[in-house]
Amino acid sequence: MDAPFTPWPDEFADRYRKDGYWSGLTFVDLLDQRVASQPDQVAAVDSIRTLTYAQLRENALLVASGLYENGLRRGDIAVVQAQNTCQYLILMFALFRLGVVPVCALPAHRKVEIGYFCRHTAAAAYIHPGGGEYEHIAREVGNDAAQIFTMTDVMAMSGDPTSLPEPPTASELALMQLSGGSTGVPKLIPRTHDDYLYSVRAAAEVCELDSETVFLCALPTAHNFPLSSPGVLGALYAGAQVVYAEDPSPETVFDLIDRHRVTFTSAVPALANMWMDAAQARGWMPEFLQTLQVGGAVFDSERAREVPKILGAGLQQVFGMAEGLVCYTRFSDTDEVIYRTQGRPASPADEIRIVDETDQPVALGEPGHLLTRGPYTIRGYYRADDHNATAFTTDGFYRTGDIVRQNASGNLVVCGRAKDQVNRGGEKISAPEVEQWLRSHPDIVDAAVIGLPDDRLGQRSCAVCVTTNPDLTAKAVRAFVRHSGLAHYKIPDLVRFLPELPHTAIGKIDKKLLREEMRP
Ligand code: J2J
Repeated sequence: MDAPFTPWPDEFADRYRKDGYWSGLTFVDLLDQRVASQPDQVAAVDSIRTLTYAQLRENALLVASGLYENGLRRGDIAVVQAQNTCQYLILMFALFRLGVVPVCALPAHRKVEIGYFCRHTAAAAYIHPGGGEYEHIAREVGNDAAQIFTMTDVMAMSGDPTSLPEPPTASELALMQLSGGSTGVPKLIPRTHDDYLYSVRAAAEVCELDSETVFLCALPTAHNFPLSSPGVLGALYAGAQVVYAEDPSPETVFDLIDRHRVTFTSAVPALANMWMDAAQARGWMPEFLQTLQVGGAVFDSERAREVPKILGAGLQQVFGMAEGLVCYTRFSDTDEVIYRTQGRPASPADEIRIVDETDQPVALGEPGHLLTRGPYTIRGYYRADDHNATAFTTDGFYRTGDIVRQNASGNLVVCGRAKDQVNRGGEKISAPEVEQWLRSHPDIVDAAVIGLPDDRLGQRSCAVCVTTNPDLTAKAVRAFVRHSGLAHYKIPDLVRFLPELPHTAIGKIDKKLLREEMRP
């Protein structure tokens, strides 16, 4: 059996502890501390609930004891499909308390992804939001998870918190994030309390959050960016208030920003553009918003410059990954850095290397492959020994698959991507994963998925198919992917047909050439 997770070598772990990056505290301790110092301050609000820190803890303990009575135990894994609500926050802290490790699935995941997560982790539970589509997924994944609960089931659970066993220690897993990936199946990213809490603390410090901060969570809360960079957990670390937006539309978000005097929020470029267009069209300008973070995909530098003018807020660019490393521009940086770079690592202990095809360092300022290692970057994916052998260097650097250059100020500029992935407005699509499904169509002999430039999304996905059936239509191909049970954002935006795919000298599909040929 593959090792479930690759620990940091002792010499690194010892150093991260000695230098104070790993505090030995867990998210359970974090909440206990906040409750001790500010029990009645609001921790989170959504459209129906307001939770103080004390209520968050109290509810989490009740749910934890209920889940415990239902048989969930420390070290178990629960696949959790979240929506942006206070209930989700309660559930996360209940799971932290039990030491049950949530897999942070996205609301967009469908039966293929959920079934896979459940099987691959031998999940003790699948917890979903309830409602038609999720009930359907729950029926389809059936026996893949030992137990299935809706969020309503879980919130109605309670037991005796005084009989809960010991909470986990900081070196145990806190949660699993998901990789956008560039392989056939999504990879699971195991994060310990030590490393994740450090990434959250470092983020809260870089972003200068304090108890006056009001953080709006408009992106799907399970994603690493709005959860930890500094996101929801960073806000709680700072004793601040979280406001959940159940959808990211300008109508919902603008109203929440005004009503709750939001000071800080995060968006992917496509969303930031949408908000800016809508704000201009309505002549709306937020009164208290200080910072808009934009990350997850390349943000056009001209648009970047317009953020303060249109939203009256400062811009912070964020370049990060669920595997660990997160870079930020700093508030005191020059305009040149803020608008034209993706910032620098959050931690002085983050190590980066920019290398060529043979892993040799490139000259300063030249583009190369980004490798990274540090106190909150994983050393291996969950149960993926084979993949880990190539995704990490022998000395433990993670191969990000990003092409970057580092300018004289030390900031990184993302120039491209070496990994076989489409970044559709921040949603990552693994090309091989979709290709594998396309090839399972009886009429499709070969397929390649590529990203094409798109004004709104940055990239949209295009499937180039070789078929034996001259009557096969783009619509039918898209419908096939939809019905296969993959998350809908993976359905190709465009489908093209070619008699054959171009290949490189070593026999790989020549995607560079395809991208040029398919360019609109
Ligand atoms: C270009 N590409 C970017 C940026 C990420 C904070 C912020 C983002 C993520 C995230 C995250 C980019 N410009 N500013 O987890 O904590 C692309 C890169 C990267 C990949 C990671 C966080 N910011 N990217 O986006 O795991 O290709 O994390 O390797 O979803 O997104 O994707 P993901």
